[in-house]
Amino acid sequence: MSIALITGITGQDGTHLTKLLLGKGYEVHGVITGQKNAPHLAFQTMFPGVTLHHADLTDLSSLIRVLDLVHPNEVYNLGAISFVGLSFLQPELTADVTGLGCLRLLESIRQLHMEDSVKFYQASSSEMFGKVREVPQTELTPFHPRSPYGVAKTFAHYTSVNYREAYSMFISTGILFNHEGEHRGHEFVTRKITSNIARIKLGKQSRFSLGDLSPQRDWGYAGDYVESMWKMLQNSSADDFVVATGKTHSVRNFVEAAIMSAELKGQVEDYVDYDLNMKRPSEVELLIGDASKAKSILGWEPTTNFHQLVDIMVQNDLRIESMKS
Ligand code: GDR
Repeated sequence: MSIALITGITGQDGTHLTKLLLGKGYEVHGVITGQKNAPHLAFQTMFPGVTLHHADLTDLSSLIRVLDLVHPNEVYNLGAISFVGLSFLQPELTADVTGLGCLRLLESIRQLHMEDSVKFYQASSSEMFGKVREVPQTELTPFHPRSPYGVAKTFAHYTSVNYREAYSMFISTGILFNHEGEHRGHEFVTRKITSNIARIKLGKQSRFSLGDLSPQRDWGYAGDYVESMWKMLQNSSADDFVVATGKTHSVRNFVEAAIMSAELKGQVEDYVDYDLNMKRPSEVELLIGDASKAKSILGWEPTTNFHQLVDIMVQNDLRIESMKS
């Protein structure tokens, strides 16, 4: 039986990936940080067969202990300070967890002499492209990150590539564009939109606030994207892959689609106020990925389009909000 170890297991991607790997018969282990809290307990209730271990990407010895205990065949490094907005407020912590955390994990594997037995997935990000140098972005597009998060992810990405080249380790990176769904955190713009639109539809409120409506993102469904992570580690060789839909939409388009999905009447301005506090010191204006390499080598393609994604999220939030008092 294959054994997988996932950092960031209780997050959106960890949840989707756990479901996928359990369905494939894996023994799944996860890293949780801090004391057991409500999200950890909720995760354990959802997946009682998964073993959770206390460790932290900022704590090398804890990573060595868990790797030595679990002896995984596959490690998925999904752990990160993943909210770009927060990275501007805590840049040093972001660099430590999101950047150096990847280095510590790879170094732990080396110190345990597991280089030949472990396949490693690094969650790289389209945020590394930042102020984009070409459209659409491919694996060869130069990086120009625009946030402490993007800078930290770029460090982790190049560290992964370097360890692959220097030590012949099986390390693949997935340069994932924005991916959303029913497990998305409420701090991210898509979930913020769908949960507020659901509350408006149910008469619980009439308006909500957002920052800049003009940035464009290549939004896909997280359930599709974790499949690409797994496929990368089943491929005969390690490599870097863009994972995207190839279509881009603005934040405004997302609000419009959510209004439509909830069958509300009116325009964006009928429901949305502008919140200056959400404006970022430097913004990523346009992302659109070219995933043809993932398609040709891994046979990976997205199955959920933009409007289906918005529908999944709005209908999920309508269900959740209608159960609350
Ligand atoms: P992003 O996702 O930064 O692209 O990173 P996010 O949903 O936070 O922002 C998307 C865009 O929407 C604009 N925006 C707002 N964002 C938030 N969160 N809240 C608002 O009220 C709001 N108003 C406008 C943002 O400025 C931005 O332009 C996500 C994360 O999942 C990363 O971890 C991941 O690596 C990348 O996607 C790919």
